Amino acid sequence: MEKLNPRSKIYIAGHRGMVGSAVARELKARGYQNLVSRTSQELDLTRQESVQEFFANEKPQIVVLAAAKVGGILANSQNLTEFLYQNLMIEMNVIRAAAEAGVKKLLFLGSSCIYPKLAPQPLKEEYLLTGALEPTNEAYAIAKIAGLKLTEYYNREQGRAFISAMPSNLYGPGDNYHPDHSHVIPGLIRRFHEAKLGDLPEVKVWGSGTPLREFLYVDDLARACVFLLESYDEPGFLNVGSGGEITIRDLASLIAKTVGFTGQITFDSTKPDGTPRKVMDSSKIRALGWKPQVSLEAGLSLAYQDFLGKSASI
Ligand code: GFB
Repeated sequence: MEKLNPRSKIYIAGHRGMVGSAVARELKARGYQNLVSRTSQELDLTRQESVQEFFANEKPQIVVLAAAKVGGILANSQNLTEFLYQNLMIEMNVIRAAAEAGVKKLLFLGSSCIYPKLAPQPLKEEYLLTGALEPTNEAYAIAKIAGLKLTEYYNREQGRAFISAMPSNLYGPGDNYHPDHSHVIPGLIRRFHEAKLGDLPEVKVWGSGTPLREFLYVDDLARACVFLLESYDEPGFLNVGSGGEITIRDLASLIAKTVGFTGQITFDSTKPDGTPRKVMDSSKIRALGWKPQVSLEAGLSLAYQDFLGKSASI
């Protein structure tokens, strides 16, 4: 088992994103002080030589790979080229450079969209690559599958403590509140908030409202990440989800309530639904000792507070 200690030099790729910043907060809270990061202006992770040079000079001992090009259903489905290319380049460059630089442990973060669109639910780790992917996020999913496989191969073939976690749909502080490119929770927080302020009678929610999704508060994922860094070295990946699921219709009502919007909620069928259902079986990580702590209701309130703190600058 690769042991972390409070002085371990930990590089967080993607430290400004929602996941990377949550992992950095959790690591600091647990006494890990030697964190290293670079902004994308300082280090372009899609450039192999720059990444190799960074690892050779900085020599981190532990790596958390949370850097990625991410977005909601529209951003994903309208930019397949960039979602595949940028994510693949980032993953291949960072994982390989880490291995070449003798990194002791690496945690790669993926997504529940790696599973086939029509796989049995809840999704077990072994359902990977048993069917066709959901077309709206095929590019992102292919990149994430490549990343988790490279991590797994390094672990199996070279005995390196390179591991992966696949979170369900995430939300929380540091989310992207862009009206079109964001995921459903930040997108709807913003739309309901603006409708409340503008006294609008109606808010349109994308799609039919029937898809089911499993949401995890990002700090719960961050606790899972630190838990795995401290205690897990096995090849293969682990699902990390809350276990709960909710329809987009019920989620929209809950967000409207959280925000205080009392008008009508309607559905825009010109927008895609994406996969009909996506709930993971997270019994493996639960059996190891991790469990989520933040309910959807509590998490939505915290996310709304985060939005309010930023709304002036958005
Ligand atoms: O959050 P979201 O884009 O993630 O959409 P996916 C979830 C569901 O919410 C879809 C509906 O059925 C959307 O049609 N929805 C309703 C909305 N209103 C909105 C809105 O205002 N904004 C958004 N974004 N959705 C992503 C993947 O898919 O999940 C990524 O594209 C990634 O690859 C991520 O894996 C976790 O679950 O559909």
